[in-house]
Amino acid sequence: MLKLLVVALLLMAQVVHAQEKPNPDWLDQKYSMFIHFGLYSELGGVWKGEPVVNGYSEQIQSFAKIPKEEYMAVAKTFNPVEWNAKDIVALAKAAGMKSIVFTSKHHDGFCMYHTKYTSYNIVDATPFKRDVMKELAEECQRQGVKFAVYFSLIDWNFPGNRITPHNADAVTPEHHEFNMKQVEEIMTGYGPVSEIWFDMGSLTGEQSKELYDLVTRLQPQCMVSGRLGNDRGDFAVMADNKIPDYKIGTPWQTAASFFNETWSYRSWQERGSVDEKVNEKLLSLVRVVSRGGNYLLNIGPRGDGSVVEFEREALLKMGKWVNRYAEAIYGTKANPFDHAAAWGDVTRKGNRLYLFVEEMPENRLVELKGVLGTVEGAELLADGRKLETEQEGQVVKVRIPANVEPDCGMTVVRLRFEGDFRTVPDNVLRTFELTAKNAIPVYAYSSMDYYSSFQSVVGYVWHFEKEGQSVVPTVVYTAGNEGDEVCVEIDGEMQRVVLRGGKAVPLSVKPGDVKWEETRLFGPREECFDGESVKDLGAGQKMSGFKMGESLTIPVGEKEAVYVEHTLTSDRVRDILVSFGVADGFRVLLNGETVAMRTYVGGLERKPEVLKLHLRKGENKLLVELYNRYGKSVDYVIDPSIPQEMYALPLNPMKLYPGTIHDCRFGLAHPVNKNSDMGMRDVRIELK
Ligand code: H79
Repeated sequence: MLKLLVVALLLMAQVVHAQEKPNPDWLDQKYSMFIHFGLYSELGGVWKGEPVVNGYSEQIQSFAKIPKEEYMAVAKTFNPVEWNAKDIVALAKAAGMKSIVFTSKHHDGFCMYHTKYTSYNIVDATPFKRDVMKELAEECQRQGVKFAVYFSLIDWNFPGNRITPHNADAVTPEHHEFNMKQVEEIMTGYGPVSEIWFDMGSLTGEQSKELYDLVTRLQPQCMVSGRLGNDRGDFAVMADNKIPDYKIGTPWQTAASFFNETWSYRSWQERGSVDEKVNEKLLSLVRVVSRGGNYLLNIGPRGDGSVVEFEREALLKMGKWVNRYAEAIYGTKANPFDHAAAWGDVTRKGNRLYLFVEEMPENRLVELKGVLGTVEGAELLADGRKLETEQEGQVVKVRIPANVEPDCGMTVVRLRFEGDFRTVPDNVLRTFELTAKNAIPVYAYSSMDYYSSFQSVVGYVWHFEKEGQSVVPTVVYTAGNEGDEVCVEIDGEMQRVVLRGGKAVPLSVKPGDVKWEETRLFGPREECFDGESVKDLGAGQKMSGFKMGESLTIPVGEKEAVYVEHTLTSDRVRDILVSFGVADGFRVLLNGETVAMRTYVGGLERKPEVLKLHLRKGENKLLVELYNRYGKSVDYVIDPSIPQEMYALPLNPMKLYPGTIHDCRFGLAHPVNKNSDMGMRDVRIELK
């Protein structure tokens, strides 16, 4: 009995552990404060009396080429007597921000907390001698705001390190060890840390994993930023100030600065109108929240620790607005429709939709298409004033009276439904073959490092029309996905299956139907693995010693790519299956269109990719990109003589909702991380 109890408790502990991330509080916070405060704040974007106009002001050491000793000497006068953690936390609260991310250490290596691993820190190297980060952490606890830290993975002060403007250098083993020790120090000495914002550098897969595991062991709920690299983060971070124009299906964030030119204080910044800035930033907040993300808006206090009045005023104004519309922001889910509306953005909570009207339609009718449910009513969220609604089939219209003025550029409407409601896309599939081509992709953001980041796909969603009470799905897959466990969810019911066995489905292709003609090699050349189109490959060279089906080792440098181009001709339009060996980054383009793009640096098992190539009649160009992070060579292998068959695996029958419109979701059952591409472009689901 006792044994059973112990087993049960252990199992429960595992379940609890499995649920630590994503941290639901993090997902609900929506709006947070970033603080860039460090030695650079003391300089305020000015060196030797001259404004430094290049680069961000927190990187003034790099952009003004300040000699190390001279930069270090700034610490002697860094005395932020106006620093007031209580006031800053209160400001964040008044602004509606639920957490604060503070720069524990930026690229200059100067630590804004009392570290025992270098004396280059605010307590030991300045006249101020106070651990400002500790003060902030404690004040956050006191006022109920989550505390979080920014931590630069590069450090210009670390012995032996150099400064490069791109900030994406590799991290030496000694420096990595130093980072590990400092992260441990932060994760154990500053109370609960809700997120750790690793930034820049270009780590090995192993280094990223070690840091991730360290943080997660010490604070299982602490969310790790995707800038850790190698797809190891718990949430993806867009490039500085970038808002994706697509919805992301995994936790993500946009970090934004008040002015695109700098994050830290810049004394000579032209700030313009507060009200325009408020409108601009509120619009960004709404965009991010409606796409399911977290908006992290930055302030850059002065060297004396005071908050810039412009930023304080803007945050307080934004806070008033956010409080007025809190219901439409906090705890909401992303826009449930597949596309943004022309007039603005949408969020959802339970059976309510919140409409943020940014561009008022001329007829003042705000229209939603693809709604399954009955509207109960609508009102202005600002004052509860009732609004007229019309509903016809799946189309809902809300009339905004002419005398309603936008509030900071937006009109916010609450739309209530009777009971539950669902959304359908404008386009419901009338086919029983669900493929990558007709799916709505679930996007994520895969990132090796800042410069090698791209939109990845981690799931598919389909809406289809079907009569009847149940359906039998069959998963059809290629040999490349053998052994992967996938989940298929239909109308809310889920099934998991390991792709193995099944009935062979031959493709109609015989030897000789497709002729492989020329093979040329381009590169190696320095590249970012970011999905940009491939430009100016030049003439390339013949691949000597290359044979189909045999591996050829090609020497390459760090962060270099090689491209192999095959010219092949097909007797007609047809599909063929080809197997490819992979590299750190692997991309295949057929006639200029990307058919696969994945990285293997985040722990994905390296096995050959089998891709279905949809050839056109006549000549086709197949371009394979192999990207190298830290190795000295890549192995090129391509094999078109694999069995030309796919495998059809029937699942158990599944119940359908009453009605004729249904949905199906598909993805990996155990993705190794949240942002790596799932690599399932050729999988399809057939419904019977
Ligand atoms: O802390 C802030 C930046 O200092 C840091 N991340 C944010 C949160 C950062 N370090 N490097 N980068 C971001 C990469 C940015 C590179 C560029 Fe640029 C931005 C290239 C062009 C615009 C930096 C600024 C180099 C030139 C201007």
